[in-house]
Amino acid sequence: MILRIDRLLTALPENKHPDANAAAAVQELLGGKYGEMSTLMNYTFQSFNFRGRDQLRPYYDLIANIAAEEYGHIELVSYAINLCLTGASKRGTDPTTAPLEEIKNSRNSYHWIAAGQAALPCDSQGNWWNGSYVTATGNLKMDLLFNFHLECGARANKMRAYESTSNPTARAMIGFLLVRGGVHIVAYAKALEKLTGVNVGKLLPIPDLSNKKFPEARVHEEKGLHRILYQFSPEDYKGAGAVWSGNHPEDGQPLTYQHLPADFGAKVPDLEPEPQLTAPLDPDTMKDLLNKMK
Ligand code: MN3
Repeated sequence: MILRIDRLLTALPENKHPDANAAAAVQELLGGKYGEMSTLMNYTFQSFNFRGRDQLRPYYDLIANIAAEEYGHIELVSYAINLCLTGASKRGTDPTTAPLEEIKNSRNSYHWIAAGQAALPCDSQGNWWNGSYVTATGNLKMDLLFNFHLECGARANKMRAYESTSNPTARAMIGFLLVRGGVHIVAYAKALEKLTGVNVGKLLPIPDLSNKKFPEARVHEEKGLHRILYQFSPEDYKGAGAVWSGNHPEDGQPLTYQHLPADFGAKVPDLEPEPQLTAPLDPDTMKDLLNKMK
């Protein structure tokens, strides 16, 4: 089971310049083939379906523990999308002013037709996420190899989404996830190495571009976040530390497995209402309700 903490993994700047097309590009990192929904569901199913768990405990613990972190990644990407969409159409309660006229030129119309200017489980083209993105073959070597490839594909997409926008909210989210996704790449490389003896870390980085080129990733690497695997449970999944050990393949520094500090991350942003979409309610209905709740 999962325990939930009402905090965001990292602080995101709240945009002064709403950017519906940046939100559309960032959707790839949420509901695309290589997006965070795919990593979450891959590792979740692989952990549920793991045979021989007690004999291969460190590998099970690694996959199950990373699955838990991925929940926080879908949350972080969703908030980046939501902050880019906040204020992206004209606020007001008079439909005759066509408050959505400008946002209709944005690339993903589901953001304001199917949602209240908010994230959806789809990719950058509006294709819905689907279960065929999940690979859980039951063979540990094949699944770990797939996970390594999935994280490298996710890294490529993050870099391209970063290059598509100078939006500070999108870039802050991508910088943090380049570092944390980088931890997962190294974790699966280490798992394959310990299973087979092949030096998978020698392949890195994939793609051939260092995280150090991205200022929003560099700030987190300077704090050592690329060398820490967090234990997402008070007591369980201890065995992951047997895989996440040794040195980082890129900078040679030691890897550590530790609990997520209680004050990790940031307060979850409060998303402002968008009255032209009656999200969350018509303003008068909301005012009446708040008075009644006092
Ligand atoms: Mn991730």
